[in-house]
Amino acid sequence: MKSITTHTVHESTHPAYSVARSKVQNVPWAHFDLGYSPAEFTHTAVIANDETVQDKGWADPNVLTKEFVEEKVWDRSTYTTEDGKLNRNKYVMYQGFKVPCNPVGRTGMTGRGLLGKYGANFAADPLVTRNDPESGMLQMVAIKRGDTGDWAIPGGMVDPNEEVTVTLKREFGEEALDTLGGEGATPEEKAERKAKVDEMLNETFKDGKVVYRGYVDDPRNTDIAWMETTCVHFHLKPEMQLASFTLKAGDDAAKVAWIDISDAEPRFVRLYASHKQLVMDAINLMYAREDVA
Ligand code: RP5
Repeated sequence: MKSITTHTVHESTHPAYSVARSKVQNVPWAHFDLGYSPAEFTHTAVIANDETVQDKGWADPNVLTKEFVEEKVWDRSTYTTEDGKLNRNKYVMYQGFKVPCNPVGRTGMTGRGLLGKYGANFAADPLVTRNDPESGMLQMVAIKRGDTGDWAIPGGMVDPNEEVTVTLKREFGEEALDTLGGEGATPEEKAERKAKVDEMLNETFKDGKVVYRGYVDDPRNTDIAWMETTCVHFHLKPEMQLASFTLKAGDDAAKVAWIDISDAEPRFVRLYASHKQLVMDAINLMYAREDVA
């Protein structure tokens, strides 16, 4: 799939963002936007998780130092350049330092919003599809996000030092199969269910196709912190256990369902962030592969 080179985040709102975005006249940094003055917002959850203050903190320091910016921030990777390195000529000033800027352009907001890292914040999106056993319609597993209420691919953030393949299984398990739940069950019953689900996920998630790696038009993005994802597509054959396994929403997901991949399905039409585009590209790639075969 082609990289995402435009966004709509500057026009978006997020329920947890108590500050409105400033007006953006021109998204690309290469075009002038006279008087552009992004609103500043870093969520209290990010501030409270400053890793230099909090033992298990998952966020970068709130107060930047020259060392942190030079040794950590600029050393980070991105999927948006060919060599995976941040381009030092693309920066904005923040707290008096040059920091990497959003690869697509202005968002109307600086600070990190709800994102922990300056620069790219990495996610993984497992796109699971099947043909509905009854109607034959192409369907995908989607969750209703607890934060925004949007339907989405059941993706999640890649934990530090975690392989993307592990994130894909973990997030799908937690959000669509409730591997963390099991209310009322004994620890043995929970462990038994988890082992069964893990085995099924290992089997199902063996042979995925990477459909996209790059920037996501996520409503949390700011000028200095943004989401990038790896989306992997798994199309289930009818005989695969997961194709008929009962889905159960867990963790950050309020609901989970098989939804039709169709413009007649409003949950599909309004998928979160860039997810509709990811699904369309995955399906086109799948059909192209089948044509070749
Ligand atoms: C999106 O945010 C990604 O595509 C992924 O689906 C998701 C990860 O964030 P959380 O679901 O963990 O909030 O940009």
